[in-house]
Amino acid sequence: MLEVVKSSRHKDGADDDGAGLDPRAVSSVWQQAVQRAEGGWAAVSGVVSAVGGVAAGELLAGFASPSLSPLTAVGGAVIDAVPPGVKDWAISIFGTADKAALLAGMALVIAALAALAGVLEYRRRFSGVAVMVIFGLAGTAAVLTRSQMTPTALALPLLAAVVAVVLLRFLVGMLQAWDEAAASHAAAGPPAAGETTHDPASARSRRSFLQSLAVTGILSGVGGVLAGIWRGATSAVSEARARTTLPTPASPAPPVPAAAEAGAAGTPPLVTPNRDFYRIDTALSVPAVNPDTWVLKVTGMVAREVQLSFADLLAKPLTERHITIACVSNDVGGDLIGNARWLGWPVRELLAQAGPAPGADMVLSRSADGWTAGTPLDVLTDNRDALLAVGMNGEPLPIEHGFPVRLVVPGLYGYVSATKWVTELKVTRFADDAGYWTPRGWSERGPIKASSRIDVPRSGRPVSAGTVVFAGVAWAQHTGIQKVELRINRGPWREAELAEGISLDTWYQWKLAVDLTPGQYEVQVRATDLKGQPQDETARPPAPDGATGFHTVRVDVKS
Ligand SMILES: Nc1nc2c(c(=O)[nH]1)N[C@H]1C(S)=C(S)[C@@H](COP(=O)(O)O)O[C@H]1N2
Ligand SMILES: [Mo]
Repeated sequence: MLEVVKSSRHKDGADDDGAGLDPRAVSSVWQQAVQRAEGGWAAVSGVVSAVGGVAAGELLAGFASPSLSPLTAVGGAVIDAVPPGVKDWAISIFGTADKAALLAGMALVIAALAALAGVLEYRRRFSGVAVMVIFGLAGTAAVLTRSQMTPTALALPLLAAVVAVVLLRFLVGMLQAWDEAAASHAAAGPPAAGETTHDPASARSRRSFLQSLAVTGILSGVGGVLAGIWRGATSAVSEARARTTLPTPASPAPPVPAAAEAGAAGTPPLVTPNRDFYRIDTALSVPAVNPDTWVLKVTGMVAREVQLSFADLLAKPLTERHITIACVSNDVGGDLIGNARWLGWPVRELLAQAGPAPGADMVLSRSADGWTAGTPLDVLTDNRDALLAVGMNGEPLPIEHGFPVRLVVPGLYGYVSATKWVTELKVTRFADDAGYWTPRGWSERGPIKASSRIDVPRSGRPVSAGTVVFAGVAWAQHTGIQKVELRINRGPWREAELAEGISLDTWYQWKLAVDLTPGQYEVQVRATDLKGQPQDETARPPAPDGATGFHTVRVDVKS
């Protein structure tokens, strides 16, 4: 299409048959005026495209994880790259607004380059596209220098560039169509003095371009504003989290006994680090809950409604415990389970203040994003350590894991108990209310099923003949594990060495050394809880109330 435009522009009235005084001169002045105006529109198109691209990247980052923002990565790389003298100068000028100044500076540079890209693209197809692509690559290079580098983080700046390129091609294409129409009109002769131009084709394409520009501009602007709001909210919450100091527990977690480590190489750590802890929720973007305005309300069938602020909660005598939580979607042998040291206030204390009414049998906990879980009232009021948790492994809860406050209930799957970003506890009845997953085909009640997992050797990995160490974990939260057994090729069950539990509410490590000659083996594990109940051997999928069956690995023993 550009070729057509160019040839009509460069025809320059050559086939003009001479209406007016000096048709060639007037025609070329007229065309220059049009081209100058369109150069301006090309620059605007470039800026709008870049805003659209950056907004798309930031919004996607917002949805995926707060740490993925391409702008943050570029800003971080810029901060690292500038010499200390410049940094000191910036801080002396802008003070604590230095981050805002940096972002404003980045916005100006991006806008200038984007305007240039628009003009270039208008003059020569793909030259502006090249500028946008180089920009995307620079963003990816910036991410490479960051510690949060992940494939998604690397892809986001490129994705932003792709969006910008598509918008730029679209807008410049429309602009050139206008240009083409105007040029062919101008070739037909300039308007006489006092005469208004009347060129339906040119007016039409002008209108289409301006409409496209307006729509794209509004969408990009709205995207940019949303991304900005989200960014402001999450960075405010990250800062609030960084400022939070957790009180020392009134009831500290008993120290992890040395004998809780089975001591086999290659098994996951007994206490799961926060960054490796599985994350499951329905939140498209992580809720940004400001602890300064957070309140928890206890409502429903209670003698008195209670409200609790974050400061109130931190002032309570807190309990710290190791608790292993698990997802109902965890397949047999899966990794949607983790063990952390949680700090919080026992939920039963809060419920006691509210005074549940007779007849109530459920607590519907609600998250800031509307998600709900229905937990049996008796589980929250018995003597187990069901916590309104504020700390995870010695830190404030990570934002993804429910900052500022979540529930952690020993013995129940997360979907009926572990509400993150919790804002309300409604005391109610199973007959009257249901948690988020219950109408979606999952059971009303979700006690964790006893299960066990083989972590080493990994299924399908060759091992050498001789002594082979099998090891893994077993759990039956709030009941505890009595024994773990292994069987090879469906032979007799052999009892494994069971490490000491941290508590009944955590998983237990186990190991067993077996002498194996070369060959293929099928190895299965079985746990028995402290009530003497062996785990369910029937193979069942996670829905509707948790998978069962024996974790089975195939081991290839080489000579
Ligand atoms: N607000 C909210 N809380 C939630 C969920 C959710 O979707 N939204 N999912 C639950 C489920 S199904 C599980 S298994 C646990 C997982 O907690 P984690 O992500 O900290 O491991 O959170 C629970 N709490
Ligand atoms: Mo879950």
